[in-house]
Amino acid sequence: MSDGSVLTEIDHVAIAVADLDAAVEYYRATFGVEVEHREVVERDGVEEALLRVADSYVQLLTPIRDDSPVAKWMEKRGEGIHHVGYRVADCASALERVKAQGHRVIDEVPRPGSRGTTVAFVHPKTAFGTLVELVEE
Ligand code: CMX
Ligand code: CO
Repeated sequence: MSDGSVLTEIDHVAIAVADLDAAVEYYRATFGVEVEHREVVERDGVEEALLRVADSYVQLLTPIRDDSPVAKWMEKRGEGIHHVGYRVADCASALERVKAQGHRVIDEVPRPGSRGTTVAFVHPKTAFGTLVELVEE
C-alpha cells in the first residue's frame, strides 16, 4: 500500500428514511437528482436508492425488516444520516489497517455490498461516533 490516503473518494452518504419513494421524489423535485440504482439488500434488511452527485452517491435507505440495523437505529434516532461510505482501492487491506491500529470492526472480512461492490463496516464506537463503510468497486 502507498503512503497516501487509503480513502480515495467519498462513495456515499447514507440517509435512513421511513418512506423511500417519498424521499426519492423529494430529491428529484427539489434538487433534480435522479435514481441511478435501486436494490433490495436482503442481508442488511434494507432497500436502497442511489442518487448520483458528481462522483459520489446519496444512499437513501429504508428498512425492510424489524431486525434490520437501520430499523433499530431509526427506532432510537428517527430519520437522518446513518453512515459514510468511503471508496478504497482494496477493502481487505484497508480493513486490516483499521484492525492493526487496534480499532473495532463489524465485518472481520470484506463481504458483498450492493451494486456488486465489496464492503466492510468499521464500528462507530472506535470511529468517533460515525459508522464507516469501506467500499471497493
Ligand atoms: N452511527 C453511529 N453510531 C451508531 C450507529 C450508527 N449508524 N448505529 C449504532 N450506533 C451506536 C449506538 O448509538 C450504540 O451506542 P451506545 O452504546 O452509546 O448507545 C452502539 O452503536 C450500539 O448500538 P446498538 O443500537 O446496540 O446496535 P447494534 O449493536 O445492534 O448495532 C451496528 C450497531 C453499528 C453494529 C449495526 O448497526 C451494524 O452492524 N451496522 C452495519 C450494517 C448496516 O448498517 N447495514 C445497513 C446498510 C447497508 C448498506 O449500506 O448497503
Ligand atoms: Co452504505
